[in-house]
Amino acid sequence: MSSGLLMTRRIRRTPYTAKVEAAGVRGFTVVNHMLLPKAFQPSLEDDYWHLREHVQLWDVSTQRQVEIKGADAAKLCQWMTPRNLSNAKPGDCLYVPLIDENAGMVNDPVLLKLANDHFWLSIADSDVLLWTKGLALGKGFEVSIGEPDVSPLAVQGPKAENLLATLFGENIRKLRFFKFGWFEFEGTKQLIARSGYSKQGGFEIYLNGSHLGEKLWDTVWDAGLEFNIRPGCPNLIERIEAGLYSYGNEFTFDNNPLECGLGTYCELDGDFDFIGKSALKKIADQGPARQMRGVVYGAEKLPGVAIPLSVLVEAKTVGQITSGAWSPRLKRNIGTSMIDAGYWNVGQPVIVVDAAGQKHDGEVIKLPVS
Ligand code: THG
Repeated sequence: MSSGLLMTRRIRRTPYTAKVEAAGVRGFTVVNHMLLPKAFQPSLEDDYWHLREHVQLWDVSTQRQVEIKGADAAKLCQWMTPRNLSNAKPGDCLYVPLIDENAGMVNDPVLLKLANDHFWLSIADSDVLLWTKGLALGKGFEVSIGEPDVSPLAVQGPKAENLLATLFGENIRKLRFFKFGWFEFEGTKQLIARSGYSKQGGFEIYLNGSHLGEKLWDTVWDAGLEFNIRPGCPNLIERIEAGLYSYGNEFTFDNNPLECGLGTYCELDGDFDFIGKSALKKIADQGPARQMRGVVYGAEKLPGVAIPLSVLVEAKTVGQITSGAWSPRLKRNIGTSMIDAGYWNVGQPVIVVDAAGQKHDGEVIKLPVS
């Protein structure tokens, strides 16, 4: 099986792709029809340890923004999610499940409230732009919807704050988790949030203006040298241990937010309406049929999970590992799986069948791993 991608215009490059290539990227995946680096030198485990100790620069332009502006923008956003948005203020980021009429997951973006009538949905891998336009047209909402020229560059790891303070000043330290502010870069105002797809701390610079991409990459890179900066990308091991899920891998339209562990972001008894509300209430009344869990399995490093691995209890299939990696801290493979009711308790012994048909002892664990 060839791992090379046929690069065409449909697979969009980012403002940082040339820099990422020069930095020695070892391959890409495609998210939102756009390149996402998948690895640098020398190994996933080495990148994992580096991310936990230093600072990395990630091209996460694939986190595209769906911009919703206009008189009905707040109404439309609330219509799309079971999370109560009524207390959100400009400067807030909120992690929001988006669901369809059956309460199936459409996406799990970060919502940014720029103003009372202006929002960005920073999306995972599904075509939210089309969904949003369809809903707005169907409802006759007064909004304009588009994809702005915004390309997030993530600076992740424990040294990210000290690094960004050298570039953007001490005010960067005052940003709290999941808040954003505006900072000067090359005579422009740029949005920077304390957020990112790791639990090692860090920021995301939502660069507005592709023409500034290479300049921004170089500027952060040069200032990062004294902090031992490296090019990186969302790290599979770290994100599984952190319980950060990936739309299309851990869940799809076939899953509802309650089984995805996103129940804390769903308000079912609020005095606001959202698409899928009655379906979600019904599921809540019955109780979810399965739940997202971690699974540790095997005592030796197994290959990456290209095809889901069956999770068995005795001879019964109770789940499917959809993402898995060797955890150098736990010294076991660790994966995520939906696990059927009756089997999802922490400590439940399971058998995991690998791609070669070999069976490995495992057990259900809680994520995140501390
Ligand atoms: N950053 C931005 N956009 C994104 C992602 C990101 N879009 C796609 C994808 N990642 C969306 N998925 C997640 C999943 C988890 C989190 C963010 C995006 C996350 N959650 C916090 C946590 O688990 O601690 C909780 C946030 C909250 O309390 O509201 O960070 O990474 N821009």
